Amino acid sequence: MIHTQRPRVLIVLAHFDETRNPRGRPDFIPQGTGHLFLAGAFARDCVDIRAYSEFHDGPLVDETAFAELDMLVLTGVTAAFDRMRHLTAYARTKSPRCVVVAGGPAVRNLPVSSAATFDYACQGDIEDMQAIIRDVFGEWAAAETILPRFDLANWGGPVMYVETSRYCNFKCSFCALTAEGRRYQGYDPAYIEAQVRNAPRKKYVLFIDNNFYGNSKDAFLAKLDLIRSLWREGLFEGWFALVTGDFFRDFSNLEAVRAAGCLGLFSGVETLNEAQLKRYQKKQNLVVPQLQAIQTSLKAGVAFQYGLMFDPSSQTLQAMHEELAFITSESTMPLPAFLSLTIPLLGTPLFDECVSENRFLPSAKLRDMDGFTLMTRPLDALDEVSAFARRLSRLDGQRLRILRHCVGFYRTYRHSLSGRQMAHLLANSLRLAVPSVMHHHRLPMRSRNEDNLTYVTTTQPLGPLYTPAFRVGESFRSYFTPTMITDASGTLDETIAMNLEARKGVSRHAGRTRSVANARTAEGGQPASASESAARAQD
Ligand code: B12
Ligand code: SF4
Repeated sequence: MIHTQRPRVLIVLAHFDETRNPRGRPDFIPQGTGHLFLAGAFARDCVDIRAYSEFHDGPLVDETAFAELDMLVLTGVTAAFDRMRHLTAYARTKSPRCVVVAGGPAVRNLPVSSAATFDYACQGDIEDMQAIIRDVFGEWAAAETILPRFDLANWGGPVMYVETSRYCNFKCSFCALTAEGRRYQGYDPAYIEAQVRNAPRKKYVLFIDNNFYGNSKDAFLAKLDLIRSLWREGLFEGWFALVTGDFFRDFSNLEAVRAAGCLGLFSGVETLNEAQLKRYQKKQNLVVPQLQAIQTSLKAGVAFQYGLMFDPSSQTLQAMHEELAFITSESTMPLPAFLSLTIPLLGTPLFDECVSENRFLPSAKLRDMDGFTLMTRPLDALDEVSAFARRLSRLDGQRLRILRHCVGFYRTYRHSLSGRQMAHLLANSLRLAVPSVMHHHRLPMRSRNEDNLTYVTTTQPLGPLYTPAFRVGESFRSYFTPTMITDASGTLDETIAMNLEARKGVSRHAGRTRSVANARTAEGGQPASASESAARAQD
């Protein structure tokens, strides 16, 4: 057959910015790569693909982007589910026959709502995309091997993103991966190498695995052999990776990564409080005292970055302030790369705990599961805790302490860290102290909407994205109502409960759930069948 018109495909990493910043965050590291991996499932040059990251470039509200689409593919974090629904409404309004495919954590945890909304509500991994492409367009439109399409991203910045594994072998009680229950999988070295060689040349590689260290020392060392040889070949100047706490049990791991070109590691410290770590089931952070792990890494010449989490429903304000005061006065550890509230993400043990202890606030919304908005009843007064949350992400009000910390940190590690490592860590501290200077007014953008935020899910305004950016079909209006976690009395929403119940029955490796008839008939439209779409794509 001769193709007269190539199918038009739009792939979107759907995202709600917690501060309602409308411009995206192109300078932020890490960027999400799901949309680029999904683009890699299509055969090159046979399909007209646009890959768009709302995190990088801001909300996609341009009406023309949704016109004459054959397929819309959606990915994103759990909180982005409503945004996926908005984009679906836009595509179906402008391109009534467009096939909508969605996957990722939100779809996995909301199988019923997803099946009712999308044509393909995928439970599986990116490889499922190949089967859907074959189904909708035909064999010719699917790539044989998926390599991320960074050429479609046109990103600036010095970092290329590579994945060496998928999922995690730990089960922290708050983690989305614990809810999803997939097995940790290391990639074949040949696939890792192909990702590096295929990506546009950048100074640094960031391995964005959840757990770069993994559960097999042999596989880890083999991976390092490969990375060392690629580094020596001059493909990049150095690399960074995300490791779990058990990595620091063996000092030789630090020597091994350094010898392979590693400049820095990120690890989820979460808290320095042992009782809190136990509550989170974060056992791997208890095998080596955390402060010691941090100091050993920095002394060994490997920069260390970490995130901190605070859970006002199990920690008092005093305890949280004390932890922050300790960290900002401890010059042997860097300041955190990010700070957030602990999120009871859908389907996690923490979520179940919050439901059974009636901890969710009234009128809690899925959209607010962003680590920025308070979702659960705090131990202290709500207004005091919301003020804490407001200041948290930038350590507002601590400028002097931060600057003093920078001086102390510099003195402690000026001999073990290189100039570039030191600059990188101090820049992070300064970002917390003086964000507007560090980001040239670009990041984090303080939007006008941000001043209206309450930081409490019950009253947090939904933001402008819940009003359609252009006229959508009457039957799609409901796509702009927020997905609720609790009702006004704080009781778990029935639809959420039904989804989470159904999720237990969805076989983990069942692959996609076809839902064409459900979704489209509910909207009163006609499903665009696989053969119809293929017929349009081919002549
Ligand atoms: C880059 C990144 C971000 C980016 C972009 C995330 C995005 N996708 O939109 C930013 C900076 C925005 C971000 C923010 C946050 N993140 Co983040 N982030 C990551 C990171 C490091 C990489 C994501 C990625 O690109 N992976 C590569 C792609 C290919 O895989 P994937 O997205 O995991 O998708 C897999 C499946 O879900 C599935 N899939 C996904 N979509 C689709 C679609 C289809 C059609 C199909 C078939 C399959 C499919 O296929 C993939 C496996 O093959 C991951 C850790 C990790 N290594 O995955 C954490 C991770 C996704 N983030 C996480 C968290 C907790 C957060 C925050 C809540 C942190 C916080 N406390 O502030 C915030 C959310 C803020 C908000 N406003 O909602 C969690 C999970 C979050 C969740 N489920 O909601 C993760 C898994 C880290 C962890 N282990 O805890 N994050
Ligand atoms: S170690 Fe990290 S990725 Fe693994 S379960 Fe815990 S939080 Fe999730």
